[in-house]
Amino acid sequence: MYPLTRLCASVACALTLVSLVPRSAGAGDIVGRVELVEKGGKKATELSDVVVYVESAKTKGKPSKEVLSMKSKAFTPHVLAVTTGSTVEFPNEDPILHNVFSVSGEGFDLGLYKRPKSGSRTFDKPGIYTLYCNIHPQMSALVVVRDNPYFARASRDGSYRIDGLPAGEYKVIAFHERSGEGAPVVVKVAATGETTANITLDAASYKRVQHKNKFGKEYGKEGY
Ligand SMILES: [Cu+2]
Repeated sequence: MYPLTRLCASVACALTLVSLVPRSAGAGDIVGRVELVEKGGKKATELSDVVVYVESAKTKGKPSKEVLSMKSKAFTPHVLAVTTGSTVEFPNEDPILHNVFSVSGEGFDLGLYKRPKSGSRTFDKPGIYTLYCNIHPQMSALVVVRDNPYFARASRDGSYRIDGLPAGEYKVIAFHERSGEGAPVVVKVAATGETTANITLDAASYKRVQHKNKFGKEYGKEGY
């Protein structure tokens, strides 16, 4: 029995070593919870549109291909976080015309199209892009573009985790459309294990303002 036990022990040991290698190379995780305080001090109960990201990380993110569809006169998902250089497809799944546009940064305009047509945009610069439809004033979406790969969307309850950061000091920032970016929380990530960063966002002074169409004018009342 002894040799077998020894064998098992050494296999377990080897497995442990294998799983520990990336950690001991210096990667830690940031975990935490985001709170969004609304008017009157009420706390939001649905936080999945919060994006949490890390500043001052040198690692470049790998561009990806994402889909943000237009269906039933809504953008789905409402919030998308991508790395710089990523391309987002905007298929129109409705039998009516939509017109995706943004006036954030240098702005863009995909023009009018309906099912089964699609349009796309490559986001080459980091930033927060607000997207609208030029036909339907109620349609909006946000694309958060980050240079490094360390970002996450929060769960409904506000919890989040960002894995695999090289050891070092980072600013952790949370963003929600009703609060904007919150104050950065500075954390020291060790070469292994988790560091906690809880963040409170203040949306108490948020006021919904109807945006203009792509021509900078009020939306018409034609009833599209
Ligand atoms: Cu539309």
